[in-house]
Amino acid sequence: MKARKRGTALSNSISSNQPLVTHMYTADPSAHVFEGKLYVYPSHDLDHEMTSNDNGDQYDMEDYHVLSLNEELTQCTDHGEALHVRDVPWASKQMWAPDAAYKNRKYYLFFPARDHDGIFRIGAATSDKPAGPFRPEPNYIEGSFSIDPAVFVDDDGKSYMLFGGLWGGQLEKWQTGEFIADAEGPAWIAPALGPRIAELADDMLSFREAPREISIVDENGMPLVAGDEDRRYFEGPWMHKHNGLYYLSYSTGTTHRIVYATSSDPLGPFEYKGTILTPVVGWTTHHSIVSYQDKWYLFYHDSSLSGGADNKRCVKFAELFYEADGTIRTIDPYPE
Ligand code: FUB
Repeated sequence: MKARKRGTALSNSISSNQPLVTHMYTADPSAHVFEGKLYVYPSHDLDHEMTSNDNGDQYDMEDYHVLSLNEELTQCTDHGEALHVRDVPWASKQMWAPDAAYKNRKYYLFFPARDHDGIFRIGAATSDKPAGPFRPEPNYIEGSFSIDPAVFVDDDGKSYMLFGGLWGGQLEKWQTGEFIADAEGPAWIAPALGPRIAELADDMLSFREAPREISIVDENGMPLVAGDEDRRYFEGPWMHKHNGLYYLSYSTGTTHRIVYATSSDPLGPFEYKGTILTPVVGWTTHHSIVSYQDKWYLFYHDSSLSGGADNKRCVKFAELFYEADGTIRTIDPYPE
């Protein structure tokens, strides 16, 4: 499998629940509509033979490619390499799940990577075009840590970055506000760790405030506990708004679901609601939700293209439906 360098774009025929591209492995899709077109910002998995471990060493990605879909969502284009780790001064390896945003007449690519001390941080890169190439900032965002940035731009113009992931994503190690290399997660009956959220400054390159933790509670207002692996936060946060309500969706990691919680405030607390996507082939599950031409779509990945290798994934999409009460209908990634 050979990914394209920058140059001629490569196009592929697509349909729902099928890989967007098959000439390279892709994962962690963040979908956005820019300039009226649906763009996808995925991780680019390498075709390496790696043994899986809980630290995520098998996810040793080096660069990003931007994908775009045609109006009918029947064709996907790979625009080639948009950013490479060798061009990011502060980063050493593992270019994990990215996201993108538009503001100040610029496109921003946000991405996690390990710094030269092996600590995950989150950086930004800019471009005047949605498909890049992106020019990285010399340093990571001050005060950022862990993985999986997702930037939500609210109707009032405020932009928030959500982030954080357990295990290889190192979120447990930041419980005191400092990086403690051997810190463990909370006891099973203690409140689970939540994703972090910080408002971005107008320049989109710095936090306006120190990141705070989002609380996810059950139907009685009690925080979900760390042992509640079917519902507690693990990684891959995404925020969107539907009918004035904020939806926080995420991966439960060890139980392999995409689930969601809702709130009237982007800072929470969020009340757990249910499952959006049942487990996929492969260990990780990661998604985004986007509205395009009056329909809603879930972008997700699985490992079907590689026959199940955790670190060789492929991005897919499916239409997403709301029930009349605002709940989301559960999606089966492998419909009959
Ligand atoms: O792709 C590397 C990591 O796997 C992501 O950061 C996680 O969300 C999981 O999908």
